[in-house]
Amino acid sequence: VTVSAAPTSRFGWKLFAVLATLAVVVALYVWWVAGYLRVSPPTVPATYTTSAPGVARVTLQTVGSIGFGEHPTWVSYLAREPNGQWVHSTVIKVPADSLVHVTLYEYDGSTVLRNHFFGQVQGTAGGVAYANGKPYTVLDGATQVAHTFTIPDLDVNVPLYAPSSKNLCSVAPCDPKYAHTVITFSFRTGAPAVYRWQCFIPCGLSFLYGNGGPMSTMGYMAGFLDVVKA
Ligand SMILES: [Cu+2]
Repeated sequence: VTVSAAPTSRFGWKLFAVLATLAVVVALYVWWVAGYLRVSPPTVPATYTTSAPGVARVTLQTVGSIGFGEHPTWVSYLAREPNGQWVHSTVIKVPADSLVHVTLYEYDGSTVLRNHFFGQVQGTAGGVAYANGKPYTVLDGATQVAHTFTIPDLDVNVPLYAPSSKNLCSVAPCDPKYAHTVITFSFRTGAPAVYRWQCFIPCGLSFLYGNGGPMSTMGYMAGFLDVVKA
């Protein structure tokens, strides 16, 4: 009996060590996943006044490389607070049942569009977007599109007209002295809901098929449109 007691106790310690290690690994994993889920870009509200109900304004910019933070080389969207401050975020809050006027400062060069469906302006007021005040309904996906602003569930798609110059900005927020296109368009929101929006150019350079990195990360080329009761 005494002979078998020692191995049994040793086995008990081993089991304890294995279970303790497993518990630590699981705890670390849960902490890591929770940390991933907690990190989300701040919500940027549209400019909206109750004196002009049913109308809101959103101001965005796109840049070839954000120039700061965890991934300074990644392409990114930014959103502007009503007070004029640029925020590295793609989470936008807009009122329900409203016409949203978007002004977008596009500072990146063109990238080839793989699916030319996204070269057409869709779902905007009048079916058009404006580049420096000039209306357009379709762009050449091979040479003219920098990014797209697409809200699939609202059937909104706007290919963003790339500037032709090579004097491109690489640190956001960009100064208007750098090459850019001012793009404007409007779209309607319906009932309150959270919509996913994103760019459909595979613009994540150096990632597999261009769809990794900034393309699959909230705050860069993907975001949420939070439609709330006005
Ligand atoms: Cu893009």
